[in-house]
Amino acid sequence: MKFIHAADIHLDSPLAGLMRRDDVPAHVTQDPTRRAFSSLIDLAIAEDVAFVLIAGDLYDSNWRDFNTGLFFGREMRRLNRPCILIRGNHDASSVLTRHLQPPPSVTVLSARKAETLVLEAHGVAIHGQSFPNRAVTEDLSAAYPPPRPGLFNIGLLHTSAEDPGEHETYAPCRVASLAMKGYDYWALGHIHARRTLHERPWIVFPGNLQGRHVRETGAKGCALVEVRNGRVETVEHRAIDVLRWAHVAVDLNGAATAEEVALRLRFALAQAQGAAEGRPLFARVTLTGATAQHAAMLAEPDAIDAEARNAAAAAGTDVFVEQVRVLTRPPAAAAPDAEDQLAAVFQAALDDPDLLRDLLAELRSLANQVPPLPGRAPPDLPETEAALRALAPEAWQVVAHRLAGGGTACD
Ligand SMILES: [Mn+2]
Repeated sequence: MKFIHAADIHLDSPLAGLMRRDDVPAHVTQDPTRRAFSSLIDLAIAEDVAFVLIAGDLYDSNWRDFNTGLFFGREMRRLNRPCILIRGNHDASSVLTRHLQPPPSVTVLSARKAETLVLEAHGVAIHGQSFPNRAVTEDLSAAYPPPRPGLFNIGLLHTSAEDPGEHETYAPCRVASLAMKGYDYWALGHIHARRTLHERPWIVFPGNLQGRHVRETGAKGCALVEVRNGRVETVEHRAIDVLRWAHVAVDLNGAATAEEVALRLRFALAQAQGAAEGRPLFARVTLTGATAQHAAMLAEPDAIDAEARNAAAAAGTDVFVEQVRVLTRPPAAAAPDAEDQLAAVFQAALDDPDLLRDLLAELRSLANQVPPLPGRAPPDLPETEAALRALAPEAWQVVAHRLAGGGTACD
């Protein structure tokens, strides 16, 4: 027997951060939560699951109009299998004022107290309670009934568990308490990132069905669970999202020209799209590193924003830039090269009185040892500090020439 566990579908919620934009075809951003829900139903039919569980927040908030409910009803008739759901903080009974009678295959578990639905044909007992209102602060799972002996027991629960992350704390509970309950599988909802909190018994957040903004990155979908002989055989995450979000960091360190910036953008966006498994990808682009283009990008944010979209279009037909963040820095003041550093040391030596004294003494003794060259005047070696300083620039040129691989100092 197989079943699907989904949560946080937020049907008909809008995509955040994507205003009407010329560079994004309308069909890419149209009804993503509905299309993802339809692919969930496609998967359920293809895998021939026994039933589908929805662990809260099927709806984002009160329906804008009745079309949201009509769409759900159509998909449930197409599923033509039991769907058992609880309401979460977003679609608590008190939040929804519009109603339609669901098809008979759909069971919404009570908001008054925990109840149990037994699917005799599959040997399954499903325990759960809907949120009566948005702010449920107590541990609902504490009042869930004990497991039914001889059946495969599932707990359906909307909760922030022990760690709400960026989500609000609702119906918090201890993972250890859930594990002790005696159920075989806990189908949780509310946390939008996929998490497996425990195995044997399995305690799973499948994550939301479709990322709706740039904080919901990566593959989104549902858990496909296979049960054999009353035990969980496998829990697989299946991606069923219709578009993806990603953070793309582009290192512009050393990028000297606008052309180089565009090249690196295109490369990074093409790579990111490759990881999106054929889905359209929306990228939050963050530019980092020390680059000569830093000032230009800060001066004209519109231009770098457009260049990033341009690079996305060049990288592929299905990759788009949600936003560009410029976190670059100007190039460090040019580091002095080795020769400059040696010249500085050479010059600084003339400021050392001890060294000067030794040097002049040495030159004096040297003057007496150098044999006069035939036909030339004896070498005119510096005898004072001032003479040494006067000679220094020329002397350095000779040394530098030798260091650079030139001929002998006496050329
Ligand atoms: Mn929720």
